[in-house]
Amino acid sequence: MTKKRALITGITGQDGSYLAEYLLGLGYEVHGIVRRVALEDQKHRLWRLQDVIGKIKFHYGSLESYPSIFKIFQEVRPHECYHLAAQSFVSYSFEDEFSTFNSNINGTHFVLSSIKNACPECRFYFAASSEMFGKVEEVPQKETTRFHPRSVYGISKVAGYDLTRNYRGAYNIFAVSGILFNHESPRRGFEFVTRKITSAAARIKLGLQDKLQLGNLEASRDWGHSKEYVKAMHLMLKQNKPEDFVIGTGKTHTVREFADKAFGLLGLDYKKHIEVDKHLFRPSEVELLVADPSRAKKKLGWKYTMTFDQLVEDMVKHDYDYFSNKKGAT
Ligand code: G4F
Repeated sequence: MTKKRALITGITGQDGSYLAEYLLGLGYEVHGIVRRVALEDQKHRLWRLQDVIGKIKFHYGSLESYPSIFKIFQEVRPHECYHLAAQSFVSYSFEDEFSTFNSNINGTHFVLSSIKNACPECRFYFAASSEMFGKVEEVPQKETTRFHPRSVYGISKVAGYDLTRNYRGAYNIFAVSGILFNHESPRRGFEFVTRKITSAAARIKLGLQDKLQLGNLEASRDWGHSKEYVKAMHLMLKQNKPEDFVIGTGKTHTVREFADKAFGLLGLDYKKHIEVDKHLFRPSEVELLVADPSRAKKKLGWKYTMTFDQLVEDMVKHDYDYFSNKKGAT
């Protein structure tokens, strides 16, 4: 029997790497689109995939070029496509609105159009975001909550969500959006607040740094573990009918609470080490996000099983070990 083929954009990122591992475990043939530079600098760019690298089929491509994407779809003819690649750092979208807008919207459009023209049977998953809810119009947020994005990043995700819905309606493509709330892990990039906190707490404990500058400590997020969220992506493509789903834990915590917990695990008092830097505040902030994941539970059978404390522990423990080894090596 031929194996199911999955093609992942953004395979080198946090979610892409967990998803690749998960799909390989299910017996899929996993393909990933990467920039040429990633294969030339595997140590720095492919570290998240280190355990499975030999099992993945990589394809050079740029999401800025329709012909390069189309060619890959024609060649691979995937059964499932997970479009995770994006400029995903919200702060950066304030610094460079134009590149965020272009790469996020065009990238999604090129992938959808390639599916339509090369392999219309392919099922498509779009990584939408709770950032689309922005200045939230109801609490908690669910599939029917109106969007009110507060960043170009959020606006680009609303556009991707609308494109996905349009391809579903106009061309009968099995195309769905997962509206994922913040999801973290030891594989999170260091620019995101959770990893910034856990890495700094570990480094402070080890005497490698003393202070940590943060922005808005009162922002509240629904933080879950990426490893569990990628399973929901797969479940969405296994439904009989293409539908969009909200994925989150249903619980929210402030950045301050996250810092308190992370520093506390290492016997540190965050108040002694954190400095608030006004430059790290965003021009327009998303103050509160909290999901109502009940539809995903009911229809997908997806249920989040970890606690907030377990997530913070996983990240702190990893970062403490990681920086202990680095310290030992120097
Ligand atoms: O960790 P963050 O940068 O994540 P943010 O902006 O919520 O976006 C993440 O989650 C979205 C899902 O809702 C994704 F779509 C998106 O791609 C990304 O993965 O910031 C979280 C909160 C913000 O309110 C921010 O203002 O933390 C606040 N914060 C306070 N100090 C900080 C800092 N954020 C960062 N990155 N760095 C700080 O020093």
